[in-house]
Amino acid sequence: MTETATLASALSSELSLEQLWMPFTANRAFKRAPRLLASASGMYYTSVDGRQVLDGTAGLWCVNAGHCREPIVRAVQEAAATLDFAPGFQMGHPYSFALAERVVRMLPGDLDHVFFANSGSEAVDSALKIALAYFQARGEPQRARFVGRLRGYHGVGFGGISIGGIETNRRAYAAQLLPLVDHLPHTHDVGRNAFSRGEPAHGVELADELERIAQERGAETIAAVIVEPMAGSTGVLIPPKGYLTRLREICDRHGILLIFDEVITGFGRLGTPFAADYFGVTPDVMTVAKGLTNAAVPMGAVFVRRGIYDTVVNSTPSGIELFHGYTYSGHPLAAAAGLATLELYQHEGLFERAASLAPYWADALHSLRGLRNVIDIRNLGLVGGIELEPRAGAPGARAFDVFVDCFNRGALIRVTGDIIALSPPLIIEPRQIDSLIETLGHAIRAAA
Ligand code: PXG
Repeated sequence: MTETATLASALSSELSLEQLWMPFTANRAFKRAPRLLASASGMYYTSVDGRQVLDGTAGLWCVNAGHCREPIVRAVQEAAATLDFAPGFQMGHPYSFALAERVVRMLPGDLDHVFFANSGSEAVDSALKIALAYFQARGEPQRARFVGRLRGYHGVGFGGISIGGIETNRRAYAAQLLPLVDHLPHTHDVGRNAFSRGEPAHGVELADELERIAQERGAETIAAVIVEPMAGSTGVLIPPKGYLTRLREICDRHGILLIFDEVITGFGRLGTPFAADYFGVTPDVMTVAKGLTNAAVPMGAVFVRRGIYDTVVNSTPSGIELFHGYTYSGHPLAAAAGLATLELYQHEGLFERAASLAPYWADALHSLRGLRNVIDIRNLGLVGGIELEPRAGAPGARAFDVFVDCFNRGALIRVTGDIIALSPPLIIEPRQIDSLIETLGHAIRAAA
């Protein structure tokens, strides 16, 4: 064990759990039966009681290159000792410019400018503001509406929950959401698409709902449509064949910006740099976070097409062009982590690796078909979704039991409602895929 891991274990024996208000967690239940991780390396966490736990979720969809990778650790350590912080307003430093230059080389189409934030939620709110600023600059201030999608997750800022389509998140703050928002229907349809491999066959017509909203509201009032190319958090909802292409066509017809939220799909998750590459559909704006720095230091970003940056920046006679930014936009440690991460992805060919593992991954996932209570299995790139029949009167309970049982058996999975989501680091080996699926199979059988 490393010195730090020993420290974490020592701390945990006398740890008080009361003071911390945990995010998106059933605090009381967790504190009665905690699950604590002390250290991580490669494909594994080590729990505070010294057990190895195979990471089937890349943390929270973010540690794409595996844990505590040496080049990233070194880059962050060096930056911390060289430039701990530098102001980003009216000042700059080489780390953030270097990362911007490096990351835009990976982007499709003419997406070639980047605005830095510190999380996916901040990236999303920044993207919405950029969309409004763009239409202001074009002299079309009436274009102020946003269109999101049901079962979309775009983080927890007020912008993100307003355009997002998760009922519980919206209901809690319904009194103060953004006013000018419509939602497309979601594309999840177990009835027609159960056990699809890759993109499901049915549902392209659901994109036409955008045309209907444009007619109803007046297309000239809509600034942007924002969707996750593949919805992650709400349970791995894979877009039907042709759906994203059709959204792009409708946006083009009406001058509406298309925003892809690639916080989960960015940086190799589907076996391509971005979902935009996978689906061959280029958005006008893209939000990312998570895999940008391999989660070693928090960072989010918004990528925009050249014309958007030029329009906003050149429309202002002088002075500040965009009234938006964060103390930590482009933080030196995050930018250093990002540079090392992108280098590692390239050096190890991790996106290509994900693509070549995808068929093996799909076969392994679909081998669970036929287990009791499994009503759907879906896959794309190195993502898997397994949907369980809810227990009568207790939605989510069956999947949660599977989650706890998997953890006790040495595998970390993620559940949302009765859907199990899997998204391992892209360095996973076939034998580790086998072990993950075997553990999951045991846990599903046990959760009658
Ligand atoms: N957009 C998308 C598409 C996301 O998936 C965010 C924005 C917000 O990012 P931040 O960094 O502000 O959390 C996300 C976050 C899960 C899970 O279990 C998913 C996320 C976060 C936590 C858990 O599916 N996605």
